[in-house]
Amino acid sequence: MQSLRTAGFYEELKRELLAALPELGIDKLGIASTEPFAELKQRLIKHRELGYESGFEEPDLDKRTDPSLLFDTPQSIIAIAIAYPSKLKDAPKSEPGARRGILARASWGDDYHKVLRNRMERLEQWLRDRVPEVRTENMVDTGALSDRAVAERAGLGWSAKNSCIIAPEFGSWIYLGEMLTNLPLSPDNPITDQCGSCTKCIDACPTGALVGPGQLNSKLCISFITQTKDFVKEDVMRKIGNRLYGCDTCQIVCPVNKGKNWTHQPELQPDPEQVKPLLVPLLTIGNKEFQRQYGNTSSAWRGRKPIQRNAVIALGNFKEESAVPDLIGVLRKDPRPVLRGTAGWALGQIGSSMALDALAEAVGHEDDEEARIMIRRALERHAESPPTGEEQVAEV
Ligand code: B12
Ligand code: SF4
Ligand code: SF4
Repeated sequence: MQSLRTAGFYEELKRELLAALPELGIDKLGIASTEPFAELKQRLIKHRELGYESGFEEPDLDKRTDPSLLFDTPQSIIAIAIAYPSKLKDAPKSEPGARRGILARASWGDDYHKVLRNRMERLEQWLRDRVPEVRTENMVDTGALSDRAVAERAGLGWSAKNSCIIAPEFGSWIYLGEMLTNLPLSPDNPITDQCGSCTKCIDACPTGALVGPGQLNSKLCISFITQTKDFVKEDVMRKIGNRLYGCDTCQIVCPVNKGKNWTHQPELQPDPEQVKPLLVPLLTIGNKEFQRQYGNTSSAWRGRKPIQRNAVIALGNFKEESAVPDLIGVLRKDPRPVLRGTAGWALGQIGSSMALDALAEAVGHEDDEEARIMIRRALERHAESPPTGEEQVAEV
């Protein structure tokens, strides 16, 4: 193919492509070369040795770092970014008797995987109209490559201390995706790190998950923990606050993100009731109803269980007395031990006499060992230090 087209053709193609971004619905685009990501590979090996992986990453580190293992003779990687909103207009109030949880911004609006795939399809068509012999392979999030490493190499943004890619014009409120191609487009230059001496994200992380600049221990990260399905440790449950899915703290505090809120991508705009829902109805939501309410968002990929568990945790953190009958319902009737045990913890946090009576009764009936331990701990903890009602949940 190259023999048929000159370097000048590809330079012109790239210029035209950059000019076509608004019509393609893409906010930023850059080109990365296809050499192996040697430095990243060393980081990933270290990351694994330290036990910092989340388990959601592609396990094959060669595939993660060598584009030629994923595509026959790749010539360039087109990296794209789509900017998303950070502010909730007309946010419903979370108040006593009507407490609400929050989904992280990365799950506002339609699932970003779907939105980015749509933009990639438009891009692919645009390229095919001009170069019929083009070959491409698209990746968003679930692909083998590190979307951030590609974006960094393509000059979309710098790899920041909160471990996100920050584009100077959009902040870190961007989703990333890439397209491997057989087109020899000229690579762009990475941009300079602009974090400077700032450490706001590291200082603000509730769990100390940012163990160093740009380095994350996923196992400690609330974003990861809200996506797990098992019991959560007591001290971490307190730090989850009212987060139902994901965590935005290390981005919210970032000065580069200040005032940045992207409202131009129609599919990514939030429905306030969906992203800041009432907690109590979530306790008993069925599978079908969950899919109806959340199936379009990126928060649904792990099913309803983590979000329901997090709703129970949030009610415990709020010490929401009006939710005691509903939490007792979960404690007694939910078929999932994680939900029953966590409801036990939440009732212990609230500590009203109705909550404590239910716990005392449940401890004798609970047949799952882990759930029973959690319920017993809730009673013991209450006896050791009854809640004062003065602690406030860090509502986000
Ligand atoms: C696994 C995963 C997670 C895990 C682990 C995250 C992590 N930091 O490793 C969990 C569940 C915790 C997570 C959380 C989030 N995620 Co996530 N996640 C991924 C996924 C699937 C793989 C990331 C990965 O491989 N991590 C391992 C690390 C080692 O690799 P990496 O982050 O790609 O590496 C870069 C940097 O971290 C840095 N780095 C890594 N190690 C080191 C070490 C040192 C010393 C230094 C200096 C730098 C450095 O260099 C690399 C190149 O830039 C990617 C999609 C993909 N396929 O790449 C999305 C992705 C990274 N996630 C994304 C998002 C939006 C989020 C959340 C904001 C969602 C939320 N609101 O809750 C949070 C952010 C948390 C955070 N501070 O990172 C976006 C990031 C967009 C951006 N602007 O950066 C991605 C790219 C998805 C996408 N396609 O848009 N995620
Ligand atoms: S997403 Fe939350 S828990 Fe994870 S590193 Fe950022 S602030 Fe810390
Ligand atoms: S808060 Fe400061 S250190 Fe952290 S990512 Fe933003 S600019 Fe960089």
